[in-house]
Amino acid sequence: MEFAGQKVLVLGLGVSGRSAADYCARRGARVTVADERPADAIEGLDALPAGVGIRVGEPFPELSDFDLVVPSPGVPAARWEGRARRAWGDIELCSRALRVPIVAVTGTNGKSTVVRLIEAMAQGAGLRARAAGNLGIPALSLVGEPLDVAILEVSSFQLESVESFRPRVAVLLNVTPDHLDRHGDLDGYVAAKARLFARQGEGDHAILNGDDERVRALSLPAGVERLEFRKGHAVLAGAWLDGRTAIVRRGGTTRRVDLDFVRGSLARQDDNVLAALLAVACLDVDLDAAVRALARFEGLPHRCVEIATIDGVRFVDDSKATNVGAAVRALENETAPIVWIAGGRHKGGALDALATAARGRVRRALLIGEAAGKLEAALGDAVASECVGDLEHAVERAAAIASPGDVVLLAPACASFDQFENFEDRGRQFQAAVRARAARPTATREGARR
Ligand code: UMA
Repeated sequence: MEFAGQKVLVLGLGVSGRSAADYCARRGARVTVADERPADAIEGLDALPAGVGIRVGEPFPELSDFDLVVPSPGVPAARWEGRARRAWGDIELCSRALRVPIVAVTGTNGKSTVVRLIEAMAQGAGLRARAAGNLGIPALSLVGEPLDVAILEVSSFQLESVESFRPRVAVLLNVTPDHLDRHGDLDGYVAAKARLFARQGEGDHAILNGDDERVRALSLPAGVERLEFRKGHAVLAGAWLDGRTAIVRRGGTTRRVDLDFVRGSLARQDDNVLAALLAVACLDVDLDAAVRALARFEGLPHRCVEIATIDGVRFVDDSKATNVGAAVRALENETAPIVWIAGGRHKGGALDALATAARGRVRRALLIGEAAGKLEAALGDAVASECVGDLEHAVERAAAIASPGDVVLLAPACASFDQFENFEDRGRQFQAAVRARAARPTATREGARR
């Protein structure tokens, strides 16, 4: 798109909106930025390029007065669809500007890990690869960088505002209920995710989770290479597990990749590893070199990370389990008896899957935050549970009731915003509480256990 002289309205002034305003203004557009929060609640207003119009602390202006509206991901489509002459989010703008293939990853859980894994493996195989998008680095920051491939983490929110976005490789990891307040119901959420593939065609690749019924049911545009990953079953085209060996089969070629060396929390994420291997295989790089990079990858913070073992009890931080699907997965991945810390702000949707996953695995659930009562009701008699208020009390109580060989697992199944700034803050506070406990003399800890 030619920006010079165009009237552009950026909706929302967070990470994404600031980068979009900067991007359009530098290309000669007449940019206005609008945010409904007051100026003193918004960061970075001073850093906007000269000449950018600022409308904050008031309702959005009339959208049809602008040639282009750039909605931030947090601004729902209902606010701009059918009212803007053209609405393109930052993913659309980025994909129009990039001249290199894009690998795009979406899904309810595991996106950031897979994006970072693909980035590491592509770099290991000698490509200039960089990751951006929903993981917190604005997609537009990639434009103009010396790159061979761009790896984008794309959320369902961002997929609402794409039009011609056509990733060379598109990965859909899984779909479990999340963001239902925004998408209405699960069908609406799945439909948003499916937009990832809508513009793909001949020469493109789609990587789908074959173990996820809803994902497997999706149809793809003609000409797209369909690859599936499955943990338990062989597939005609795609990847699966044979013991600890990943089998990657594409275009008549089969490769075996030994996964015994995979480290840290990644060792419990075989499906994510399979998806990333397939994505890298689609880039036609030296897979052996890529796999060597996989061996060095340790996983991301606050995703099933072991913090400490105190008196024989492991403490695991999965603060990123902000929805039911992620928490279920964390519970199912544990083999030891679990003292489970959950709760926070309920994001809507059913909680019954938690009771099913917890039954027989969880010794006791310690519930915190706004959703504690709701969770207690949902768990019913599936597991013993108690409401303990906040995270600090939860850690103390967990340490007091856990036996050697148990795991204390923070997997909240909820958003963090009732008691924390974000999931990272929640994870850091959990880690601090665990480390403080580990630092106490054994006798003091034992006193507390009695
Ligand atoms: N705003 C309004 N009116 C509205 C809605 C928002 O004025 O109706 C304003 C807010 O006052 C605020 C700004 O818009 O100042 C915030 O915009 P935003 O929520 O889009 O936040 P950004 O900082 O731009 O971050 C966004 C993504 N946020 C969301 O999707 C909610 C970030 O994903 C992403 O990292 C970033 O762009 C860079 O691409 C976060 C996220 O929670 C981490 N994503 C969800 C998830 O992963 O589950 C989808």
